[in-house]
Amino acid sequence: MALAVQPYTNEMDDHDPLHRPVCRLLQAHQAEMASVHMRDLFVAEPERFERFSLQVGDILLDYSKNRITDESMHLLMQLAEEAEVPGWRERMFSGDKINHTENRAVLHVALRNRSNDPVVVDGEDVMPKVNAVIERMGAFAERVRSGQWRGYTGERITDVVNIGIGGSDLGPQMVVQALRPYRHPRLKLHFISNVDGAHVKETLESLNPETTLFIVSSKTFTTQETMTNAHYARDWFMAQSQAVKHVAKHFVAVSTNRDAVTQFGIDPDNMFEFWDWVGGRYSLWSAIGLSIVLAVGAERFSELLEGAHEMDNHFRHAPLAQNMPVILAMLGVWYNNFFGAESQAILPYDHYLRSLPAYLEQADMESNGKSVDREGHVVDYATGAIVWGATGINGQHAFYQMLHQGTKMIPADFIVSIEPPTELEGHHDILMANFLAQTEALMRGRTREETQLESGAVQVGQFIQHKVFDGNHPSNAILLQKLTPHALGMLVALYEHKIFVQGVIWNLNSYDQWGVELGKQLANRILPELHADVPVGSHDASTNALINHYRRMSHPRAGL
Ligand code: G6Q
Repeated sequence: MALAVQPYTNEMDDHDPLHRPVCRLLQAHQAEMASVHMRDLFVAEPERFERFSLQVGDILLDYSKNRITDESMHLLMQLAEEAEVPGWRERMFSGDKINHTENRAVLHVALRNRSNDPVVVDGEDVMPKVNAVIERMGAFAERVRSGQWRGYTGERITDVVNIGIGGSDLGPQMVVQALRPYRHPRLKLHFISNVDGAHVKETLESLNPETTLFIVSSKTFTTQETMTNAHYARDWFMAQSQAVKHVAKHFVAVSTNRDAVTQFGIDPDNMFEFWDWVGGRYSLWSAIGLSIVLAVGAERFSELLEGAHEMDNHFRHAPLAQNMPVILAMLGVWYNNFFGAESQAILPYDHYLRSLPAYLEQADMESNGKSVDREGHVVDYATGAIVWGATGINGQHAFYQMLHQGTKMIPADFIVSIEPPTELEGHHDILMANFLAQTEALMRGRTREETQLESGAVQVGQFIQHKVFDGNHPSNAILLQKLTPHALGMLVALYEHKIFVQGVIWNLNSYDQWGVELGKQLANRILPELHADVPVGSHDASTNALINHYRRMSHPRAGL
C-alpha cells in the first residue's frame, strides 16, 4: 500500500512532523505489520485487552482490536512527543492565540473550567464573565421552564425554536437529542438551520406564536441562512401578535455581535453573549448551548460541563501513553498516514446518539480538512480523515458490507452505553450482542476453512470465496456506563481533544475555516444574477448555462 509519508531528508523542515526520523521507523514498522493479522496477535497476546484498554471516568476505551503492538504504540507516542503535543496542549489551555490566522485564543476549555482557575486572554481573566453568562442562562431557562416567563398573551412557552446553522446548530441539536430522557415535560425543542424554506415553514406550521420562543443563535449575527430564517420567523410572529413590543417576549439572541442583535429588534437584555475565542464548532458549551439549558435545565447542563472538564483534566495531565484523546488521535494517524486509510467511521449503537456522526463530521473535517500547514506550506502528507457514520445497528443492514468485505480500510469507532435508556432490557441485549459481534467479526473475520466447515459439504467450492471474511479491520470500542449529561460531556471533549492532537501532528491550524468562504462569496455574487434581465455570461460555461437555465425555467412566464 502506498505510504503518505515521504522519505526523510536533512533539507526537510524541522517543523514538519511527518518528516521526522521517527516516521521512518513507523514506516518500517508498518511494513512489518501490514501482513500481521490481529487474529494471530490475540492468540499470541491473551492479555491484549488489559494492555490496550483504559477507563477514564464514565468511559471505557478498548483499543486492542487495532493493528498495533507495543512497539506501534511506543513509536506513535514518540511521534506525539516530538511533534510537541504537550507544549501545544499547554498553549491551548493557557489562552495562547494558537488560532494564528484569526489571531484568536482557543478556549472552549475555559467554558467548562469548573475549577475556576484563572484563564487569561489579553491580560484579562475570562472566568468571571464565563460564569456570569452561565448563571444568566440558568436563570432565564428556569423562568421559562417554571412557566414564570409568559408569552405576549400570558400563555406559558411550550416550544423553543433554535435558529442557527453549522456550529450554532449541530452541537446543541446533537446534545438536546442525546439527553432526551432528561427533557422538560412541557417544552419541545426545534432546530431550524436550512435556508430551504421547507425547513422553517414545516417547523412553524404546527406551532403557536403565543407559546413559541425563538433563540436566534449566531456568533456573527450576519450569517445569511440564519438571518433569512430569523426574519421569516419574526414576520410569522408579527403577523399574529401585531406589535413590535411583543418581540421581546418571544425572541432572544445568542451572539458576539451586540449591535446587530439590537438592530434586529431583540432587546440586548435578552442577548446571551460569547466571545471570539470560542470557535463555532466548539461552542455548545457557551451560550450557544442555551437550547440545551432550556431542554434539560441548568443542573444537567452543569453536569455536561463537568464531564467535559473531567476529560480536559485527564487530557491535560495524563501521560501521553495513557491519555485517551492522544491514543485515539495517534491510532487515527497510524491508519491515515501509514496505512493510507482515508476515512473514519463513527458508529453509535444508541438511538439518542444518532446525530453524533453529523456533529463529528463538522468538528473533525472543518478542523483538520486542510492542505496548508501553520506556516503556509502546502503539505505533502494526508491530513484529516473523511468522517462519516450512522447508528451502528442500522448501518449493519446497510453499509457494513463494505466494512467487512470492501477493498478500503475503514477504521471504526463503536460507541454504546451499558445501561439502556429504557426499560426494554431485551432490546438492549440484542443491541449489545450486535455491537460485540461486529467488532469481533471485523477483527477476526472468517477463514476459508472455517467457512467451508460451516457451509457443509454441499457448499464446498460453491461461491465459497464470497463468504470468506478477511477480518483484520481495526475498530475501537467506546463504552459509556450510561448516556448521562456527564458522560456525554466527556465523550464530546474526548473527540475535541483527539482532533486537536491530530491537528498538532499534521501541523495545522485546526481552528480556522477559510475553506468555507469562497462558496459564500460566489453565492452572494450569483444571487442577484438569478433574476437578471439579460443572460449571464461572466462565469464558466457550465455555471453560466445552469444560471441561465434556472432563470428561464423558474420564471417561464416572465419570458426571460
Ligand atoms: C464553525 C463554523 C461555522 C459557523 C456557522 C454559523 O466552526 O465557523 O459552522 O458556526 O457558519 O456561524 P454564525 O454562528 O456566525 O452564524
